[in-house]
Amino acid sequence: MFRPLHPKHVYICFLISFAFFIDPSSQHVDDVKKQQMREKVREMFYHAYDNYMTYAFPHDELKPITKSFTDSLSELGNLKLEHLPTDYNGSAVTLVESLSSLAIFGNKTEFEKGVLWLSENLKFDVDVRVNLFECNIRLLGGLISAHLLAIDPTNRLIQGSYDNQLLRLAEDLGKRFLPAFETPTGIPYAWINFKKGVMENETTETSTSGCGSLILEMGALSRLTGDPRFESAALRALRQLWRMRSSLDLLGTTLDVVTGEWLEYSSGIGAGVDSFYEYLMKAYILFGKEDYWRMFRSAYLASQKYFRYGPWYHEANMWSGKPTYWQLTSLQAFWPGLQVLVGDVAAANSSHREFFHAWEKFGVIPERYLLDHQMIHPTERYYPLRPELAESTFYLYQATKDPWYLDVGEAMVKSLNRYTKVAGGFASVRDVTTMQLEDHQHSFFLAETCKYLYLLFDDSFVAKRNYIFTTEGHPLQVMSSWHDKLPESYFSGNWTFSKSGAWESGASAMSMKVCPSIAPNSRLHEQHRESVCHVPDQKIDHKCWSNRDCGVDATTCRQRSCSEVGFCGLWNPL
Ligand code: DMJ
Repeated sequence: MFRPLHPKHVYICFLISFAFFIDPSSQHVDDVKKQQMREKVREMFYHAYDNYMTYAFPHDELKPITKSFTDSLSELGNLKLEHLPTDYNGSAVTLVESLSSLAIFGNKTEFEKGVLWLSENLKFDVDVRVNLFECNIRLLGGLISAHLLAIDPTNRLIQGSYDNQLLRLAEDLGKRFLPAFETPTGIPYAWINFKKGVMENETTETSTSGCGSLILEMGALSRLTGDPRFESAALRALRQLWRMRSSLDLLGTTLDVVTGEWLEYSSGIGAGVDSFYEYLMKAYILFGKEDYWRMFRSAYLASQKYFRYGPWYHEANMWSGKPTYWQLTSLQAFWPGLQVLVGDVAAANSSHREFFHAWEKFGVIPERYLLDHQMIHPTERYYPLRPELAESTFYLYQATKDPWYLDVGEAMVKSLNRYTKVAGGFASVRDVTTMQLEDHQHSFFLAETCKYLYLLFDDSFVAKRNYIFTTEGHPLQVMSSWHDKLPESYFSGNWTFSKSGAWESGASAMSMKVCPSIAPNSRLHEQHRESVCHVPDQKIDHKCWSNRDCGVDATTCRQRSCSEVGFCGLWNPL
């Protein structure tokens, strides 16, 4: 007699039959590809690094076409070579930014050499005006991350003695940041002079990301030095910024640090705002304060509600929530990576596909593409070797182990070598329609682009360790001693989701707070993943009396509403 199978048995049968479909040779092919690609990326990094060390060091960044340098971290970057002050040799920012990558590549000799040089030569007592945000993510983040890597005994990066020199440099730098925070709002000036503090008649305009993404580096500095001033200053600014949000939980893009007024009301997830979201989430992971999670959750839900349109994100007015600009920008491509950390893998996957589609169409990703006009922004046709798409690809591969992401990485490596490699390093693309180059190799190419591509193909450095990456790609180890209180949802997994094979349930620590959604997967079968934005309907059968009984949809993150006949659903048009 035929007896229907219990659903559990069907599931087991499915797994068994699925096992038969897995071709063991395909795993081998992936492993071989990973090894080859890892070596290609390593070559890319050293081509960029060696040329920097030969032609630009100790200045800030390499000009790979003319094999010269630019001190781009300070406003001096805008000056012509002959107008540069003769007593300033830059901040060696590309070297500082390369240290964590050198550690990941296992190059102990070069790491140690770099640490020694910096401890003897890097000085911040110089009369230059610098951008606070850039110095924070590149210099402070680079120094702190390298310090943590240097003192981690498992790395054995330093053979000689290490006496916290990098931390002392970081502390000196951090102290030079503090005068910027002396404003009526506590929100820091965007620019500061290393030697003189805030300059007279300094601009009072800053961006949301500029003043709202300092907490990881400054918080870490306080934890390491025991001096609470850095973390307090960054946190005070962040809280004030959050207080300035609209009733829709949206923030603008630029504001005045003295009056606390918004200057630009339109905002989205890209330029001027991006790392603000990233740092709320990552600060929660690093410091374990529920407060960060609460802010992030509200901000994230609002972003899904007001910016998201299918896989794309447009900008919206912070007061009305009405769409303003319909643009796909290169900087937005970090967002799917952040969504992986949140556990919203389905949404991450669909947006990532759009960004990669843009990459495939143009060979690299243009800075700004006008979605409503279906054309590249006339003045923003460039691609300055940005890392964001590689970053998201790395996170998505970690979360899904879908080999399709390896193909994406391979395509990116090919394009970078084909279009941007020159004898003196890697050059930015001035115009993606002609692939005309520009004489600039940004330090984030070494800190992020090469690092994320390498980690995509070889994650052994992050495997079995808890790291979070700063917005500039510098790893900071997550330590329970830094958690004031472990969040309820903490589990001792890897925050980078390094997995060695089988799927694990619960894509991220955030997942314990939320309910499942489905993540489509191109090569593998569909898997249940978790979505941070999902708020379940009041009743399990989705019946309702009013909108209040309905939650937030797991896949689209849109608020559900109650239909005329009493069922929760996505009844409201987008
Ligand atoms: C990097 O300096 C950082 O990732 C920053 O947050 C914004 N983007 C650049 C690289 O594109």
